[in-house]
Amino acid sequence: MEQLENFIDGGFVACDRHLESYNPATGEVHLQLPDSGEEEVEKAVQAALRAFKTWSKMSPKQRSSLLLKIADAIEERLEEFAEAESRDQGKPVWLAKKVDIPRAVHNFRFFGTAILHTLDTSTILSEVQATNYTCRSPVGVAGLISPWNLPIYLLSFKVAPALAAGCTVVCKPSEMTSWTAHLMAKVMKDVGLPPGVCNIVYGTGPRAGEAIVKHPSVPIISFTGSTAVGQRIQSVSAPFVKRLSLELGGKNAGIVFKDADLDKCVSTMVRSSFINQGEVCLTTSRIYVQEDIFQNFLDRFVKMTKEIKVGDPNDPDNMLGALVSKEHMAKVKGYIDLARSEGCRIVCGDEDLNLPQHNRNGYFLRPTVVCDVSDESRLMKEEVFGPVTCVVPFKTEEEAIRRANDVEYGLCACVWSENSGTTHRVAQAMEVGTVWVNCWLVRDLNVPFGGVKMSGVGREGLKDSLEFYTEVKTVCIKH
Ligand code: TXE
Repeated sequence: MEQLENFIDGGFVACDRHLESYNPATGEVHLQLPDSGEEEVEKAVQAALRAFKTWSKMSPKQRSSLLLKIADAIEERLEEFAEAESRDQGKPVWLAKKVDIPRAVHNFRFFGTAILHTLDTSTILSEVQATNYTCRSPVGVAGLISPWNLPIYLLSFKVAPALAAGCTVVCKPSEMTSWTAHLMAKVMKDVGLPPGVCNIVYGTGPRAGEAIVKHPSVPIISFTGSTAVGQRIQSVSAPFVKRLSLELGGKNAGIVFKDADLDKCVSTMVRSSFINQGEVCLTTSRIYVQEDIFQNFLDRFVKMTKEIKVGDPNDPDNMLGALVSKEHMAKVKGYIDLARSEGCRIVCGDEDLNLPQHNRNGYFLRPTVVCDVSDESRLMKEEVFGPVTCVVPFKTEEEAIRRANDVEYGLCACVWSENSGTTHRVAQAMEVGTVWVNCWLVRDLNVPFGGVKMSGVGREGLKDSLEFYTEVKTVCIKH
């Protein structure tokens, strides 16, 4: 059994309280991690404060070379990271190899390179015979709290820009998926990242997470997770007036017009609905299809969904692995039961899984397609965060926009039409942070990413992240 230790001040530090973590594909305990509290967080924050004195004064070139070394080292250990991520989170190994780990490498390489070219200075000549110039400096010790669905992908999307900007960090990964954070710590130690620049404290949200959020010497928090916890972080951090970036839940719509290219649309919408077991904040879980092509779309969507293989994450033929936990699988099953009790049509997903013996205690669910569901149903309002998608018809563009916007979330949407007028009008009308047109999850770290409404506050991406982790100062010199 793997035993994780907190990574504080460049060393691995034991903790006298422990949590257990499960392999979701077998239901077996495979990892012990610290159940850290205020004492461990205090040590991590003090280490980060000490390190900040030198790290924040380093040249971008010096910080860049270390970030690029981290990227290279993770890339060299891609197999080890991918297998750990799969065993910890339940996702297929092939997916971790193809997406999660390469994106973690990219996060460090992108921000490690970008800071060499992002010379953010500006001078404004004022009409009152004065010269104003602005300069940026790192905010300080950043608290980075990350979720269980894309563990190292999303943790590195916080760590890389924070370190690039000159902050030092105290990280808390999800207690359900802490393994790859530990591997990242080992890489950081191997490449010679100075002690205290990056600290990782493992544990639960209410104990370790909240200790970070409440710490007076942590002026900035970047969080990805549920809306409920995002709200908790806002209230707990309020007395300290902290800078917050909150990337929260989503209930994302896909809108398919009758002139959509269905060959591209159907396969993309299947991937968008079910990849990573539907445990992605950007998952499309509501698909509105113009009534003229509704049955044609549904037949093709269901046929492709039924062909999806579900099972052992080590089997490359399986598109879906296990859901992250028994509790989460029960939560998702609850929505399928709700669909049944509301008289919705469960078009596919009910079939039994013939799992290998060693996966019989794992948390597996078939991808489920639901039709004839009311717009007012919880299925159409709440984030299921599992392989369950609703497909419903609409008549007009105005109706589709109104219904797609009629949720409390606003993370992303995708629009399918070959008519550019339609796609631009609908994109402008969607109340979300990102709209994909005739595609999904095409991501460029140069552009801002984040949600509106109950999907969060703030944006992540090149300019947005570097501005988030730095303060700007104006200096005015009278002539
Ligand atoms: O999120 P949580 P989880 C949504 C999705 C999912 C739900 C729960 O609906 O079902 O969130 O997932 C830490 N103070 N998304 O459990 O509970 C916690 O330890 C400080 C969408 O991952 O929000 C973990 O490290 N920290 C999301 C992190 O917060 C606290 C991706 C996330 O935990 C805390 C993941 C507290 N009081 C889940 N309580 C997306 N938008 O990508 C918990 N934590």
